[in-house]
Formats: sequence, structure tokens, C-alpha cells
Amino acid sequence: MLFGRTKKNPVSLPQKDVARWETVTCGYCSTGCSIDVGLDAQGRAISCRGNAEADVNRGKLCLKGIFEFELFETAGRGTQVLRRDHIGEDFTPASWDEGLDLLHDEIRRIQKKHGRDSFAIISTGQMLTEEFYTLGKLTRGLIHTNNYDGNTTLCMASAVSGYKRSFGSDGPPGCYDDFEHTGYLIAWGSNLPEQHPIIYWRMKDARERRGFPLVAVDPRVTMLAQEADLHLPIRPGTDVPLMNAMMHVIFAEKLEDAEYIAANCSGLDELKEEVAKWTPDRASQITGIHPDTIVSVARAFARARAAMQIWTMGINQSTHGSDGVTGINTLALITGNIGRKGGTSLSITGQCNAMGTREWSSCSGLPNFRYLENDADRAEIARFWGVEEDIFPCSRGLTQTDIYKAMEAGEIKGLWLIATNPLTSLPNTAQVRRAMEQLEFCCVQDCYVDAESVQYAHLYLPGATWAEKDGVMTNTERRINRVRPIVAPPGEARPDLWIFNRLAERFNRDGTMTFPEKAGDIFKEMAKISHGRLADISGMDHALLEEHKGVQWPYTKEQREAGEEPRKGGVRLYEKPASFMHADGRARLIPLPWEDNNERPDADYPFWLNTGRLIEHWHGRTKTGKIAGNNKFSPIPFIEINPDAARDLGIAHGEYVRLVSRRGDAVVMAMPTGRVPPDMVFLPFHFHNAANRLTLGLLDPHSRQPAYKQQAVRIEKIADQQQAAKLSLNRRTF
Ligand SMILES: Nc1nc2c(c(=O)[nH]1)N[C@H]1C(S)=C(S)[C@@H](COP(=O)(O)OP(=O)(O)OC[C@H]3O[C@@H](n4cnc5c(=O)[nH]c(N)nc54)[C@H](O)[C@@H]3O)O[C@H]1N2
Ligand SMILES: Nc1nc2c(c(=O)[nH]1)N[C@H]1C(S)=C(S)[C@@H](COP(=O)(O)OP(=O)(O)OC[C@H]3O[C@@H](n4cnc5c(=O)[nH]c(N)nc54)[C@H](O)[C@@H]3O)O[C@H]1N2
Ligand code: SF4
Ligand SMILES: [Mo]
Repeated sequence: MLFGRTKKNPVSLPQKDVARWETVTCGYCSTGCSIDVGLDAQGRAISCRGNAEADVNRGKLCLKGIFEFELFETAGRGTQVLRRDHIGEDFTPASWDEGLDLLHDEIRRIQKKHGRDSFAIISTGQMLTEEFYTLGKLTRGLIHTNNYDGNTTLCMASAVSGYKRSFGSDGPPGCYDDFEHTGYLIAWGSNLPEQHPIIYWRMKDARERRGFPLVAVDPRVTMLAQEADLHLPIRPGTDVPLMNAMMHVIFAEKLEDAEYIAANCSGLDELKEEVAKWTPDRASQITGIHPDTIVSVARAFARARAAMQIWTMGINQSTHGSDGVTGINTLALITGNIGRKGGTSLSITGQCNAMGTREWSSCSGLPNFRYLENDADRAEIARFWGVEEDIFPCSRGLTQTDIYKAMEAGEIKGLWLIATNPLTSLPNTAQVRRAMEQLEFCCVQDCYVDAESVQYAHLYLPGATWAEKDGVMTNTERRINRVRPIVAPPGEARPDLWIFNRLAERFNRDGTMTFPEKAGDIFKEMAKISHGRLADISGMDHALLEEHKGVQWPYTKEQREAGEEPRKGGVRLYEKPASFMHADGRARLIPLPWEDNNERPDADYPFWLNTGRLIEHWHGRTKTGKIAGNNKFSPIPFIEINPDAARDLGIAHGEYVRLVSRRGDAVVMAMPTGRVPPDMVFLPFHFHNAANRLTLGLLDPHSRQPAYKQQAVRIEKIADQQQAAKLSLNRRTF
């Protein structure tokens, strides 16, 4: 079978002297593309190509994957351990032993002085799963702080929370193959062509062959909206009223799947009572979407043979993030669109291994979706790790966003940051700086020494990255893919797993716990404690994952023993009736009252500030800012501004302007475009000292995820354009 458009010219890359190709998984987004990295005779990475046998990408790569081989030798890589006594002083080089002893001693000193939760650990979605598991084991089993969380609170927390509320557990039920079967697709707040280009290609390919309708819900005319059959330019932060009105129509016109609801769901009466209030007219006033459009989308969605919804940060990063996810799940449930081919609610994950951290890091609980709040879960893991059960707290500690508030309040005195750069990525940079200034000790473990957060480090640990390391990652569709060390890390940089294991030795002097050294052995341990659970990986090992270019969980040892094809492993969740993870086995239909609680544009700050991403850059650009093939497309911060708004303000294309919010200001270039409505500007957050100096970051009450996409700014003209150009240059300050 032929995939893709055969008539288009393929991208041709210059011929290079590749001596051998090594297959790994891309380290940027959660699509999980399989990449062949070309190495020359000296073992230097000189090329990348998509692996044609991998089901995910079938030979394709996006702009980031194509240039990823350049990453290994980019500027700013950390090559030695650095330490200093005071912030602002110069660093001095140190040995690994000195660095790790210092980290151990400071953790214990601060815990002794201020209590065990006064030292916080913040991790990431960008390490390998065996690293997450080991860090969790070290933190929960030996260090004992409960203030341990990941940057996934900025990203997938609302999806996790919404899945738990609806289905009783995290875990996306669908997969990319659903595009091959769906009859109707709604994309909520997701710019798939730019942020998950290869998932987009899978979707587009299926749509070109089968022609199913696509609806894009996004306040911007994104690339996805441009090619959708219907674009709903929703007013920011009002997706929940739109969902409620769709449910209103579905129940009013008896389009629900009553049989499915009766067999699988609870809470129908309460849901109906709430959505009865949400007429399309009422929702239209709030969302700005015409009532007739709401009615026709609701009808088409409910009548489709199979209907699918995907979403990303336009939903998650909102004060109604968790509710938005719950609403998407509920729309799916009442129309019987869960666990069916082409009928699903699939959260499009962010970082390459944000799924792996959700499954295995123990950040918000214990491994494999176990809960600290559950006695049996605590007992089981304590037995398995050989620790006393009462060392585990009985509820989760602070989320990442609340940890910074506790730092600012002086309750948290020490911080270990691992592969996340809050000075660029957290909302309201001024507040983050105030929080970091309160610390007695901060350790930053990053593969780049020029990551902005290193400004606040007393200790810097140089991590290896991506295919310098050994382990696995889980992608958006629960597929576990291999990453292998194909080049050596620079200088004295070490894999994060090595760092965790050396630190564990320092906390584990009496040897009560065991920490396997090799990623393959750690995977075996994880496989053992996964048996019988939702994310059962007991049938997998590294060799099997390599052989099949990734396997979706669950894949159990029983399936393997029965000789079942791994590709058929866990294609979809919740296929059988009444198999949900709530105690009664049913999914919950949760009513969603709505409150308008965002900062909105007003006379002083008349524009919505919407923030997000570009295809060529990755987050704080520690990586893509240094790869010419990526950086050249947008080397400086800019805003999308509507041409009418630009004309009213007398702003020309390419002119620098100052954006001002109640938190701070930023100098950016104006790029007039019809992509945004007249009352909105869109600012990519990739540039340091720009978007997040302005953002407010109100938190979702369930997930504690920040609303990065809804706040107000004003635009000021700048007389001295030369000075402004310098200000916007976005120099790295360290
Ligand atoms: N090139 C590249 N790819 C990436 C990343 C990257 O940095 N660069 N990061 C990865 C990560 S970690 C993530 S989380 C994903 C994010 O992937 P996406 O969520 O697709 O990307 P964003 O640009 O953050 O936001 C998506 C859209 O949400 C819309 N939006 C804003 N407010 C609302 C609203 O109120 N309602 C609705 N319905 N939509 C709204 C925005 O206009 C924007 O177009 O991308 C991943 N992929
Ligand atoms: N305004 C605004 N802000 C946002 C968002 C938005 O849409 N708007 N999106 C939010 C979202 S969804 C996300 S996911 C966050 C991302 O926020 P961050 O996690 O802060 O983003 P990164 O820049 O990817 O930071 C990862 C850091 O880890 C380092 N690193 C990479 N790989 C490795 C490794 O293998 N080992 C080690 N030790 N270090 C490594 C990188 O150099 C980098 O400094 O940003 C959030 N911030
Ligand atoms: S789509 Fe994502 S995983 Fe695939 S090459 Fe691009 S960045 Fe990498
Ligand atoms: Mo993310």
C-alpha cells in the first residue's frame, strides 16, 4: 500500500559520506518519529532521514527531525560540573564526586533545617522513561520530599486530570490509526501542522483518501484552520460553553447513544440538568460562534459513523483546562465514541516523553498510574522497592506551579531542576525571579550550560541528551519507542540516568534499595510492576521494541506467550464495555458549569495576548536556536497582529513595538497577518525575555496548569527603532 502523496517532489538532501545508519526516536515532540542518524567513518553524526519501516512516520520527518543530527555539537553544551557559593559569582569547575556530594549534602542540610518537604525537585517530559522511573524511586524511596513534580504541569496536567475524572485513569484511549477510520474530526486548540507535523501528515493522508470533515476550533486562523472544512474562531477560554451547547443539541434532538450510555456511564441526569441551561443562543453570546453553526456541528458529530476529537494546548492551558478535557470526553461518551475504530478522544501530547513521565515518574503518585492516596498502591510499591510503607506520603505534594509560589513565600529553600528551564517557560518571569532569589541552594541539571535558569544555580550538572542516552520514550498513541546511545556526550557530560544512580548511592549507604545500572534491566523491573495494570508492558523488552520500531501499551506477557503480534498490542483502550478505571467500572459524565474568570482586554490593555509555538523552534530554543536550519526562519521575537489593528495603530510591517501587560513588557517585531483577529496578538513563547514577561498564568483549579493563552496587553509604538532592534535581539544573558 502506498502512503502519502506520490506526485509531490520529495525533499532531497545533499549526499553525505555516511558510513552507517543508526535508528533512534526523535527527541523533540511526542509524535515519536523513528530517525535513522547517519554517522561518518569517525562516528560523527552527519545526517538524518526518516525510518521507512516505522509505522509512526513511514519515512517522513519534519524540519526539526531533519536537522537533529546537528544537535550533538551545538554551542552552549555543558561539558563540566560547575559550582559557586553565591549567585552572581563566577563558577568554578568541580569533579563529579564534588558535585554529587554537594547536592546530597545540601538536600539533607536543608531538609534537616526546614523540614523534609522544603527541598523541591522539578523534572521534565524530556528524559527517557528509565530515567524518570529511577528519579522517582530515588525521590520517593530515599530523598522523601513530597514536593516533586514535572514541567508536564505546564503541558499535559489538564489532560491527565480530565482523563482521570472521566475514565478513572490517565491514558489516551486512541491512536493515529483512528484517522483511517473516523467519519468526523474536531481539533480543539491544536495547531497540528506546525506542532506535530507527522501526526498531521497521517491525518491529512487519511483525509485525502477518505474525505472526512475536519473542524478546527481555534481563535487563530492556524494552518490547520486554513484547511479545515469549518473553522470555529472561538473567543479565548470559552470552549466549555461550546461543548455544553453541543451536548444540549445532542440531547434535545435525541442524537445520543442511549445504549452505550446505559451500559458504560454514570451521571447522566446531572449532566442533562446542566446542559439544559446551555442553549446554542446562550453559548453563542459567550463564544462568538453562531448558534446555527453550533447546531450543525453538534448534529454532524453525533450522526457520524465514528467521530474523533483531538486537542492540545488551546484546551489544556486554560483556567478551564481540566473541564475542557472532561467536556471532550463527555461528548465522546454520550455518542459512544470511545474505544471504537475512529471514535475516540485523543490528547495530542507535547514533549517527546511527556507520556513516559505521566506513566513512570512518580511525580503525582507512584509508578504506573498508582496513587499515593491508595493504601494498596503504597503497600505494593513499598514491598517491591524494599522500603517501609510509611515513608510514602498519603497524598501528592505541591504541583510545579505551586512549588514556585511556595518558594516565593520562603517555604521551599532548595531546588533541583532537571531538564526544564522555568526562566523561559513559566508564566510571569518577574515572579519566577523573585521565587528563585529566595533559595538557599539550587542545582540545575541541563544539557546546555547557557539555559537561562543556570543564572540561579549554585551547582550545574552537565547532562547528556537524546541519542547520547539509552532507554525508551512513550509517544502520543502509547507507543514505546527506543532511544540508543549512538554518540558520546561532550566532555564530562553524563546521561541523566548515570547522575541519578550516582546520587542514589549517596543516599542509599545501607544498600536497602537496589538501583540497576543498565536501562534494559530497569525496563525489566518496570515491566514486572506493570503486570495486570492499565499500562501493562510485561510482554515488552528493549529488543522487542527495537525489532518492531515501537509497541503500543498494553502488551502483556500473556499476549507475548500466546504469540500475539506486538503491533496489535494495545491499539485502543476501553474497547470492551464497562472497562473504565473508576471503582464501578463506569465512565463519569461530569456536568461543567462555567465561570468567566480570565483577564480580558479592556480600555488600558485592549488586546488578547495569545502565546504558543512555531514549527521551526523548540520551547526555549536551547536546541533549535543554535541550529541554523531551524533558527533562520525566526531568529527574533515577533507578534502576529491583524493588519487592521496595525493600520489603526500606525504600525508598519517589520516595525518594532513594545507590548505591555500588568506584569511586564517586551520588545517584539510586528508581523501583520490575517491569522489573528483584530483584538488579538499571537506571540511565540520561544524567545527568552518575551512572552512570559507578559503572561499572567492563572491556574486551572483541578490541574494547576497555567492559562498561557488568555491575558491582556497593550501595544506601544517605539520612536527609536535602532535601539528597539537591540532590545529585541534576545541575547542569552549567561
Ligand atoms: N515545533 C514545535 N513543536 C512542538 C513544540 C515546540 O515547542 N515546537 N512543543 C511541543 C509541546 S511540549 C506541546 S505542549 C505541543 C503544543 O502544541 P499546540 O497546542 O498545537 O501548540 P500551541 O501553539 O501551544 O497552541 C495551539 C493553539 O491553541 C490556540 N488557542 C489559544 N487559545 C485558545 C482557546 O481558548 N481555545 C482554543 N480552542 N484554542 C486556543 C492557539 O491559537 C494555538 O493555535 O507542541 C509540541 N510540539
Ligand atoms: N507563554 C507560554 N509559555 C509556555 C507554553 C506556552 O504555550 N506559552 N507552553 C508550556 C509547555 S506546554 C511546556 S511543555 C513548557 C516547556 O518548558 P521547558 O521544559 O522549560 O522547556 P525547554 O526549553 O524544552 O526546557 C528543557 C530544558 O531541558 C534541557 N534538556 C533537553 N534534553 C535534556 C536531557 O536529556 N537532559 C537534561 N539534563 N537536560 C535536557 C534543555 O536544554 C532545556 O533547557 O513550556 C511552557 N511554557
Ligand atoms: S514530528 Fe515531532 S517527532 Fe517527528 S520529526 Fe518532527 S519533531 Fe520529531
Ligand atoms: Mo508542552
